[in-house]
Amino acid sequence: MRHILKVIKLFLFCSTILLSTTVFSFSNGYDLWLKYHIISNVELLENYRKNLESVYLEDGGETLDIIRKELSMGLGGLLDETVSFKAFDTAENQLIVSKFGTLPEVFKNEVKMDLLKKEGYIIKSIKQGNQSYVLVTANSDLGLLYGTFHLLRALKMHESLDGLDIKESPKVDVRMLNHWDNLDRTIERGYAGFSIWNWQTLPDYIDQRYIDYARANASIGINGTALTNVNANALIITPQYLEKVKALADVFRPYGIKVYLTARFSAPMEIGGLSTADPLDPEVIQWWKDKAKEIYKSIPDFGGFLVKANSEGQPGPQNYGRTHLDGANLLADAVAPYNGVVMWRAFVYSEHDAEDRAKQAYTEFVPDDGKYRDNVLIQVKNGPIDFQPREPFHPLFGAMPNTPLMMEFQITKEYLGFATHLVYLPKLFEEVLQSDTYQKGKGSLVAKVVDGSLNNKKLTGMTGVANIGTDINWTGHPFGQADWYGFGRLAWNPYMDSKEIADEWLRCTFGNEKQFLEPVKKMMMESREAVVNYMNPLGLHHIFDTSHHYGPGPWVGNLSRPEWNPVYYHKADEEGIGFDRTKTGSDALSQYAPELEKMYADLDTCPEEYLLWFHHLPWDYKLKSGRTLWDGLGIKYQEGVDQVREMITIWENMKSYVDSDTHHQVSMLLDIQLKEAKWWRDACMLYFQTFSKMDFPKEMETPENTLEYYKSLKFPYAPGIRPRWD
Ligand code: GCV
Repeated sequence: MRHILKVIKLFLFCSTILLSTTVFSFSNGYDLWLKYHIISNVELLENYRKNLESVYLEDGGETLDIIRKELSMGLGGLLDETVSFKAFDTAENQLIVSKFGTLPEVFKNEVKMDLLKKEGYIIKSIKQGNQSYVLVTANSDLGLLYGTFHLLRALKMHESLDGLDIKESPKVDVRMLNHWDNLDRTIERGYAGFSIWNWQTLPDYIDQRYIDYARANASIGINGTALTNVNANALIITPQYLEKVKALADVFRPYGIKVYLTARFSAPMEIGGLSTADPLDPEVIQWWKDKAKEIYKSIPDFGGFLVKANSEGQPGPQNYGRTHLDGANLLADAVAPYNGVVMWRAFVYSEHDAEDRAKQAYTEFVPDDGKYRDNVLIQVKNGPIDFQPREPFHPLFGAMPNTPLMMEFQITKEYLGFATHLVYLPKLFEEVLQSDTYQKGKGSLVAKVVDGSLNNKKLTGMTGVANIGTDINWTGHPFGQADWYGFGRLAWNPYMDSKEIADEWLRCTFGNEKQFLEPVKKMMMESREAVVNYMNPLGLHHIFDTSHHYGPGPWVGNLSRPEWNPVYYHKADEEGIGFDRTKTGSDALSQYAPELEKMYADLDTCPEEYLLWFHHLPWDYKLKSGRTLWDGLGIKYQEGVDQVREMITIWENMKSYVDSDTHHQVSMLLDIQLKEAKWWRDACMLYFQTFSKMDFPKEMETPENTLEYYKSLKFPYAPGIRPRWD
């Protein structure tokens, strides 16, 4: 009887396991990549259980309590048993989680802690006598937390415990999210609901979301967050709000996350009662010093200020005839006594400057290279215009060797279909990071500028404009989570392969089924090129409908400032299309290294993906394929549409691997993506046809509506619209 019961139990267990390999539960998505189901491979499960009989975790403060919780949840879930925390025990196969200083003596010779940064960690499997151990060690509690998350990830990904020998340190110091969240909880360019910061109920009410947010970020190595919009409201640094900020900082601290705030340059006037915000005025200087002192008194590890100045209507030092340098150094001096940093944005273009917008940041920042204080990071968007589906890297990355430059990516999809389109952004981020600036000859990658290795920088940073909101799954589109995840992984190590990141995210989110992983990975990897094709092929850019940036608006040309108009960017006329940025045009190319200038200027060597970014070409210009530019454009638009169709087919075949709700959700979103891809193709090609006067290429499907119809579409309530500043 006993034997029969045992067999039944085994049978039930195996069928549960079998079921869980085919039905992945994303559920409502709230748990992100941190859900811990029982290991589906029976043999592996037994192996893990045998090797991780108990856990020795060093005692300590809040971060160690968090590690205990994570292990109970993670290990407990994966092994489907209660985790036994014990003292170091030579009679059991143990997981040892302990800082190097407090490591049981027998392990001290097993690891070399040199070259390990404060946040780094080591994971190693060790045999001693008859026992095997898995060791997670670090120099700090935070390092242990990062190591714990890494180990749990490895288990989720079914990695073997034999021969584990991992040594990790972040390559970038400041790895942060920028929230463009307003105090009324709207989010500029936010497409996943409202801001998760509930300013009304803070500081007394701590929403569980704050803790889960910190946990998710720590699991991917993010260590900073700027809570508020760069189009800043000075109220955030008044006592009323600082009390609320302090409450958040207290929640985030044990997860290793520092809080940063956006500083409105005119704050000394708006909330300080001064008559000026001139950065050289002694009263203004003192005001910022006092403000910093006040902030650090309640938030001793406050990260520092993030500033958008003299850009799109924001006040700044130029209002007083001063420079960005004056402004950045003013704030840097105020936070320096507390080890704070200033992130001064280089996203600037002036309404009084007729120069090509792509050139203006270089003109304003390069002359002051090397003059910024040591605690200033110049925060540069990945491209010279504005988070387009494809841009060449920002020329500043190759031009300021004496100043630390911080990368700013946009995780929220302002110009990439909002939260409705599946576009895997780490592929875009990787393309930028792997671009060669040639600053010190071949191999001077943007990644090396960002991690400081090219010019031996002491302070480095990478930030991503968050795609997080109050939606139950945080990011709106379930696959938007992969962009948050991937950003964190690249901020930790800017050399990571985006395909490897997709693999990690998929395994941690959906499971390890090969038949699911391979096609879905392919879909993710191709999604970036798809969006370029159906929105902005061959180097076209910023032809979005204005203000909300939802859908195509290449015809818009009536706005007061030239660079607000899409016609400024594509310059289509009867002769041809494209922005001439060579010597015969705006000469923006001269801001790049001579090797690049030469390559992009020469039509024989300019990659076609940047053709219309750098050149204005006739409609009948011959592409490498032998087809005319006009035909090539239509073919690319069509290719984008077809790529979305392929994504739909791939996803359709994944029904048996994903829970039905999630499958349906993604299917609906892909259908919208297809509809909008066709809209882009048809609207743009019909509009450009008014100049080219040529027939559509035979490969292109006939537009579904007239140009007049597309022009008539209006979206006054599209999400994420920024408040007007003019
Ligand atoms: C926060 C673009 C966006 C704005 C954004 C700005 C910036 O212009 O459309 O919403 O403002 O970039 O990065 O400062």
